[in-house]
Amino acid sequence: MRLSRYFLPVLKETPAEAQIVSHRLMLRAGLIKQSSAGIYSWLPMGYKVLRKIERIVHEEQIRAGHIPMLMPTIQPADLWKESGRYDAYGAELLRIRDRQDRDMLYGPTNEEMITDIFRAHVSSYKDLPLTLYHIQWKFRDEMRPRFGVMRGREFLMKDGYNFDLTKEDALHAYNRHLVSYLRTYERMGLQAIPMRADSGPIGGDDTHEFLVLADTGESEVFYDAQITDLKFGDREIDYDSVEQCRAVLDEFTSRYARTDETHDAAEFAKIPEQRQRVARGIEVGQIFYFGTKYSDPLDATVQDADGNKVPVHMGSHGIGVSRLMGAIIEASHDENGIIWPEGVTPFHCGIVNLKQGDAEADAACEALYKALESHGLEPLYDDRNERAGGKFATMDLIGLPWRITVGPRGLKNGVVELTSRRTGESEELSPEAAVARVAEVYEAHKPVNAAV
Ligand code: P5A
Repeated sequence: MRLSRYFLPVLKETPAEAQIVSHRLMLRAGLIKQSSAGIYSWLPMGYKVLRKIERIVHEEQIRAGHIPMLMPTIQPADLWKESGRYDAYGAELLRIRDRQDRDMLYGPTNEEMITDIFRAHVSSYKDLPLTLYHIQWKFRDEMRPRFGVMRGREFLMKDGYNFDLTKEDALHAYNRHLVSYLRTYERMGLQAIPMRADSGPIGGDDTHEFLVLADTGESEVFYDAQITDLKFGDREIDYDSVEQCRAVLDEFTSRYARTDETHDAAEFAKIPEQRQRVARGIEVGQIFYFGTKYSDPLDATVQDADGNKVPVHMGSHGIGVSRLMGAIIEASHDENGIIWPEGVTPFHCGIVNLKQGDAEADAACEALYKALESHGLEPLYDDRNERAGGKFATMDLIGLPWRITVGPRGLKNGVVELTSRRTGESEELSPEAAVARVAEVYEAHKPVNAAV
């Protein structure tokens, strides 16, 4: 993309309404525009990042054996009356009446709807286990929408639902989700710690939230510092293996880590004092096992091997796709702007032309652009007639992890400059070597799943 032809409405001023750094940077870098309280338009570059996040979520869900689909945003109230949540959910539920006077609602989550689909089509234990998911907009009429996309009213969620014959099978699905989430967040450059939490209006006894540590997080968290040393990395997991998934769950949940809702001061005190941590975190996901809470009232049953009709055991599992963008920025920025992790960056590499209009510099930039594209990479070329300082400031603000700077002086010696946004370190290289270096970095971030 050439910046002169793109739509990147960066702001010079710091917007006064934004209280936290990610919200400020998302507005300044032209990623989002507020439409009304807690509702945002995703401007082109913000939309690109959103799709990158979505892609990673899809890839890891499919890798874990979960099946993508899409349910509507608007749901009939009748299903929610059946489950008993129509009244129980309270003022966060946006109720709508259509022209036929039917009660509808803008879905805040989809347990009822997926259970309705299941009961219409599945009747035998032979069709289990089954996990279906979608990535769809949700609406929750939050009392205090704030911090930009972090606590929105309209927000994008990945929500998945498992159906299993027994509690043991459903707990395996729970563990499998935990493993797939660890990998998902790490691919986005995040450490998200699973913590014991409260299940709120979704219900059930077993639940973990995934928290990214950040001073601006809305949840107070208590944990054993040892937990921050754990990395999932690129280990191979057989998602069908009960033992392997269970072992990962044990590894990542055996140390104390809880949100304030489930905090137990006496248990916490047993951790050696120098390892006790009280901090704040951003909740980027939550997994639930709730057994037959929805299958009982909605009568979602299967025939087991003995021909008995039994309610299915279920859980649901959510990732805050749009919130993740805020969380990533909270975790990765400096005083000059965003620092995108390679896995989600909107463009792979910036190209800054120090002397636009200089025949040699222009030609070198064009050649770099083509060379990067030929490696399957997407460059953002700042081809505007701007001063170098302005171009650097824009690049730093929008946070592409790599920048190649091209100027007549370097070209005389056959070199361009490759700069890492994260470390600020620069290196002079031939254009070919610079492209090869960038391509090599992104090898580890290639799409992994053709099914997405
Ligand atoms: C699990 C999937 C559920 O709704 N039902 C389907 C379950 N869980 S949850 O914890 O309530 O939400 C899942 C994740 O969605 C994000 N989230 C939000 N993001 C932005 N703005 C909001 N108002 C908002 N509310 C929830 C969180 O990341 C949460 O973990």
